[in-house]
Amino acid sequence: MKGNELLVYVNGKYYPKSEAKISVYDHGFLYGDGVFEGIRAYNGSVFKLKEHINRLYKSAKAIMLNISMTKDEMIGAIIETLKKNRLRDAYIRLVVSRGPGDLGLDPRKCSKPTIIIITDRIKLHDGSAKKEGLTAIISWVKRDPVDATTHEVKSLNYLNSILAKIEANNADVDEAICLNKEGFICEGVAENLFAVVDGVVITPPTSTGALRGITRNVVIRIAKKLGFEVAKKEITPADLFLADEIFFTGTAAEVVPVKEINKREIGDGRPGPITLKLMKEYHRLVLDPKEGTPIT
Ligand code: PXG
Repeated sequence: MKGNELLVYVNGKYYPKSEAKISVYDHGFLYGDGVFEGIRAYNGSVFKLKEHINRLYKSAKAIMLNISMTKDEMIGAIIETLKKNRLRDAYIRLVVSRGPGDLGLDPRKCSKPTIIIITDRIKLHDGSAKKEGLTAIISWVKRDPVDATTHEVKSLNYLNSILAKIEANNADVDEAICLNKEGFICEGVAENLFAVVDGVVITPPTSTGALRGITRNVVIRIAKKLGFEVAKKEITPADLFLADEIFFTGTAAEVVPVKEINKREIGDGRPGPITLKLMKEYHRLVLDPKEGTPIT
């Protein structure tokens, strides 16, 4: 055991990061058969923990994976993991896979799900992107349609997002935007997308195949509270290029402006006033203990 290593929860036990392992027969590894959540803690409070747990259990239900722990036990295990690692600001990765089975697809061969809780320090990306806005491209990788591997379910199938991310890397931009099969804007690789057009805050409906983002919901709530009209409606690539403002939302990304898409300047190429208001309010809200679960 390495003294200063972070501890990882694996099936009820804690292991130093370098010793936290699962079986190579785990169907999460062999087939991407599992679900996950990315959660954040701010200043001793886990932001929207109950919402993340509810989504995890819904994702599991969607793939008929029975999590062998109650939601309260899961919350308890997350808090305990954070406490053991003395983390008050953290990124939490919760993974539940079908568990070890044999070399066939049949999930009935997997007797027990694997439950993993990783809590780590957050690596904040370079502040200038957030201040000045990200660059993005619209990817050739179409979002998986709303069938088995839809991103409406937060499953371990992320190759779709990863291929889009590779394309963004190769194009030397920060992010990729995925269209759905019909050609409407869906979301980023791990973020929901919003456009501001004539003062209206617009985001694609989840029927495009986008995840029901928890940050997306929070931002919709904030926008309404600030008096903005909010619409969930389809956005075309042309709408995107002509929008006054564009921003992404996500647990890891938070609220982040987009200044350029496919080398086209969005608005005046600077974070717009509505984006800035929403960012400010979001940062206030994540620090509000009433919005989270205390690490005690
Ligand atoms: N869409 C997809 C496809 C996602 O995976 C979001 C939107 C934003 O959802 P939330 O609920 O976080 O507002 C996600 C977020 C990461 C990371 O570490 C985040 C996600 C997935 C993988 C990695 O940045 N999910």
